[in-house]
Amino acid sequence: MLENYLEFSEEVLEARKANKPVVALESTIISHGMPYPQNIVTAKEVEEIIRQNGAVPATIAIINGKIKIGISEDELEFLAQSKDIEKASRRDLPYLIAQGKNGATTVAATMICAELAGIEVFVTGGIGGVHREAETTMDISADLQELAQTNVAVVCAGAKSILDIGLTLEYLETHGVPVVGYETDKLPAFYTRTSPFDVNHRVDAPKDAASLIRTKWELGLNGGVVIANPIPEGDALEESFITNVIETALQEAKDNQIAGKLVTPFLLSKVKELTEGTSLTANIALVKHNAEVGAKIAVGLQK
Ligand code: PSU
Ligand code: MN
Repeated sequence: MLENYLEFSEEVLEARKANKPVVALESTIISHGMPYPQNIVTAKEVEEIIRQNGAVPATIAIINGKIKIGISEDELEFLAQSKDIEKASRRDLPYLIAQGKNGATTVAATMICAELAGIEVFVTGGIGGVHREAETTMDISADLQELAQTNVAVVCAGAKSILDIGLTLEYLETHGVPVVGYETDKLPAFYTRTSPFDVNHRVDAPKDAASLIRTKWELGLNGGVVIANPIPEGDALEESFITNVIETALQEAKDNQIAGKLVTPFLLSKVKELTEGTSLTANIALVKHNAEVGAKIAVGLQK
């Protein structure tokens, strides 16, 4: 039985009873995306921002083989401090759950768990995508395939330029995933408010994002929606600076023959190291901004 796999926090259970909107949050960003203690501080602040904007947060992770929909303070501390927690994507879920293990869920895995729990909106920083030189490495994030098939809207700050943003958009187009700019015509590139690429469509209010999402699913068009919300103006990094840093990080990944699921965490930590923390400050700011927008969209969907 499906229910045997899921464990809801008290707060999320109450929200479901009261028909309050719930917003999913991933845990890879906590365990692999940010260092301690900034990861736990940010995770708590993000949850609080979601509450302040009228929704209930559900941080998702695999703990002792259970799919946690909403986690306790102790579990959050464990995810934030543990050095060897598995990064769990779609392919890892059956093993980790069957073996009673722990896992920090990626965008793909969090979408799967959110859908199982009936949660329609998920807030994160950036999605995975088609990596540069994917034509030889075939490194395409499982996040994209999940967006193709799983009915969860993902609020993010676009895709990092560690990826090939153009190919990522092509992949999403092939799979019919709308990439919607929130108050923007350009696809944001995580640390910067723009990239050379246009979004497919633009909305300027949470209710418009909500009605697009609802319409997609009512039409039976399965799969996710990307809501691309640019980093706040004052927190964006200078484009040429971050481009140089990313080129260096990519070269180091190549020199060290990093492959598979280690690629993204390697690049993220290199970028952080090379920017001496300014990228981390930007990352925290954009996730908080996404939390605010995501909560408002979840409220809009509930109406
Ligand atoms: N991009 C970021 N920050 C992140 C990730 C991606 O800017 O923390 C994480 C997310 O959990 C995403 C995962 O789902 O990395 C993608 O990994 P991969 O490229 O191995 O699919
Ligand atoms: Mn990959």
